[in-house]
Amino acid sequence: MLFYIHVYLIRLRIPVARIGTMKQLILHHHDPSPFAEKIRLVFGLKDLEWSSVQVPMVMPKPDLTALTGGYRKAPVLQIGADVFCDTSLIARELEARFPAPSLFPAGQTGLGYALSRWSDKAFFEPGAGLSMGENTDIPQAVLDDRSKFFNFMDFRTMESQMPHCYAQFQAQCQLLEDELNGIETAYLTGETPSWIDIQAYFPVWMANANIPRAVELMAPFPAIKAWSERMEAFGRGRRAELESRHALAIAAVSEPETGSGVEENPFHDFESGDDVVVVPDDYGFDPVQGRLHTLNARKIAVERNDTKLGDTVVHFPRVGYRVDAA
Ligand SMILES: N[C@@H](CCC(=O)N[C@@H](CS)C(=O)NCC(=O)O)C(=O)O
Repeated sequence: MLFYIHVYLIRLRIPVARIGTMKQLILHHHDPSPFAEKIRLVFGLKDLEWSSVQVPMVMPKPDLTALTGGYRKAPVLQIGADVFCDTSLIARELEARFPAPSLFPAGQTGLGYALSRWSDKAFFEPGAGLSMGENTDIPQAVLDDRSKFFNFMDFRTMESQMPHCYAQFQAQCQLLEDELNGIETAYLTGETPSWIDIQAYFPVWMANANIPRAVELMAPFPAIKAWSERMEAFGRGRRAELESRHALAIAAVSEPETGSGVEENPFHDFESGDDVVVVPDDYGFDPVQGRLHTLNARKIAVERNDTKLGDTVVHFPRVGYRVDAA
């Protein structure tokens, strides 16, 4: 195996010294991605050092899917040969590895993770509709890719849906504005920012970055404006750029960490090592096949073996992901 890794590194012309520490945090993302902004905010909140690999905004994404086994969404966090998919699992992993300062200064971890079904859907989706429907300069390749990917939008009737998207986005902003007006602290759960703030903020960030009429859209919400300025102030951690081939080389020379196994449960009959397929249950149904490594109510992980990358483990949250026998 080691022989092949060396051949691979030589083929990529990567001196081993440039590979850096195998435990570095590598975020595969693209800068305009609002979901990736959640994780960049976590890096800021925890003041972490991280490496940024830019992935294409549309398929194909050969380096990313080689690493994940098929999952194509942004962002993905790589630590050595472990690959973490989906922002809620990435947040959980970063919180476990770097507990201070906490993403949950007031506790409320269950509420915090539960909220992703609010902001990733009810708040994000009308914002994504406005980003897609109100920008006239989106490249055709992005429109074609997203019209297949975002199954919650009908790209053929986009124009007529804009009033509803504005109404829904503002209705969600109103909930947040009311919440901010009802508290006396700088952030939603206290004087320091939390995952709950990040969940609530990322659609606002998306609106400001991508929706042409953002100023008018956000005008009725002064409390959100003041809180957004505080959210911007803690930065995005310490970032360095990395080429994706270097990230793949790091996976190739790393061993995945061992997981926690398959928990017995009367509602499934999976065992460790079963050949399974993992797929998101909302949109972007790209399957990842592998041998089951971890399964419990928080997490799913599968082991994969790739001729170039060797052994990797790809991790998903349990919420929102299906596991089926392959
Ligand atoms: N549930 C996922 C959703 C991620 C997601 O939908 N990301 C968008 C980018 S903001 C995406 O992947 N878009 C298509 C792409 O970038 O290829 C998560 O929390 O990470």
